[in-house]
Amino acid sequence: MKIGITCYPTYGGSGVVATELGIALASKGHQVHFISYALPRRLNKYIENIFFHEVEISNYPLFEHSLYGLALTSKMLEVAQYENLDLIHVHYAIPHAVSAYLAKQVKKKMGGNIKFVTTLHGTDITLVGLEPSFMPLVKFSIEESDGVTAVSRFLKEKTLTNYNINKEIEVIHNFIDTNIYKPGRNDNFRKHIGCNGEKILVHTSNFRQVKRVPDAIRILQKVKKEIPSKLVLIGDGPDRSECERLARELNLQHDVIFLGKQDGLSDILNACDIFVMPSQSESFGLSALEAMACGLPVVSTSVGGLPELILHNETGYIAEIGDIDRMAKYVIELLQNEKKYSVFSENSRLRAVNNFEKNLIVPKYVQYYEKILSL
Ligand code: GMT
Repeated sequence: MKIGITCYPTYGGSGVVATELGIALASKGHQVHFISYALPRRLNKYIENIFFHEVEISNYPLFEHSLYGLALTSKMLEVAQYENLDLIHVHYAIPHAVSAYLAKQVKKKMGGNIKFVTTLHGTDITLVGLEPSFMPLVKFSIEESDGVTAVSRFLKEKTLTNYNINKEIEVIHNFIDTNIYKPGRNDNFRKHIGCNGEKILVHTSNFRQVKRVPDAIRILQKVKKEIPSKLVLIGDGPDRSECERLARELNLQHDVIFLGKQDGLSDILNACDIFVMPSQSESFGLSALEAMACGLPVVSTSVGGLPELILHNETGYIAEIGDIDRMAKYVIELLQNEKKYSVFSENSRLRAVNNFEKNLIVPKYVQYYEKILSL
């Protein structure tokens, strides 16, 4: 198959899923054409069967704001035409699904046809898409997609109810390469961050409000009263300065380690003990899955698709949004009970391997493409 993939290329779960999917498809002999404004982060070396088409954005002075959605449409059309694509697969509805819809209409007018599949990831549905000005367009682009997938049952239900849509949506959960994300000790990292036998809590995010990163810091504050511990924060974003300020205010500046954006997460995760995810909204929680694959139990909130991933009292614990006391209590319980910890750790790894392994999920996308193309 020849597939065009459009995603946000920088830091973020939807771009990671799209890129890993493209790499997996290419390894199975499919030709994959990424269409975006920059090379996706994980395509940092030559990979057979993968091509990249950069969307050029015109900076004519009249255009005070970039015309990305239109430039993307033009590039999709060009690639579909000259590379003979069978299908375009867009990740994150805004504005990608609208661009694909427009490309499809232009191609039709030119006497051709190109089908497109939209994968819904999260805030395209639960936050940004709900803005009154975007809502009709998001609804329209979902309804007009030839196929729609969602990364959790939660997100599928939200889409159908929030947008009053009557359409078949296929749930295809996110996936992980469990040969890359796997358990393994990493004592070097502990030394590097000045760890002297403390337990390490870890959290990865883009430091946006929905992630509630300050809650992770407050959880550490409570855990530290019972167990010597530190918190490693990976990623960057608008809330980082506020989090650094909070760590100083709580006198935790030596116990909260801000690593910023990082590649090679599995090495870092392997130096840590427990993953915390205090999100306010989370359609799936890919970073929790990465941690689970490395054998880390997860303590999270019960929002969105997280209960589809984290099994309460088996692979971790879930609590209400903002219930810092309870999340801290769960962390302490696991860190103080070695036997329980190792059962949860093993369960987490097994859940990742048995349910979310790349080789189980990627064929579902291929089957879905085949179904859409046969209609
Ligand atoms: O929706 C977002 O906030 C962005 C998106 C991303 O690009 O990082 O995150 C969403 O997609 C991920 C991959 O499918 C999911 O693991 C995240 O749970 C989801 N984020 C939210 O729902 C907040």
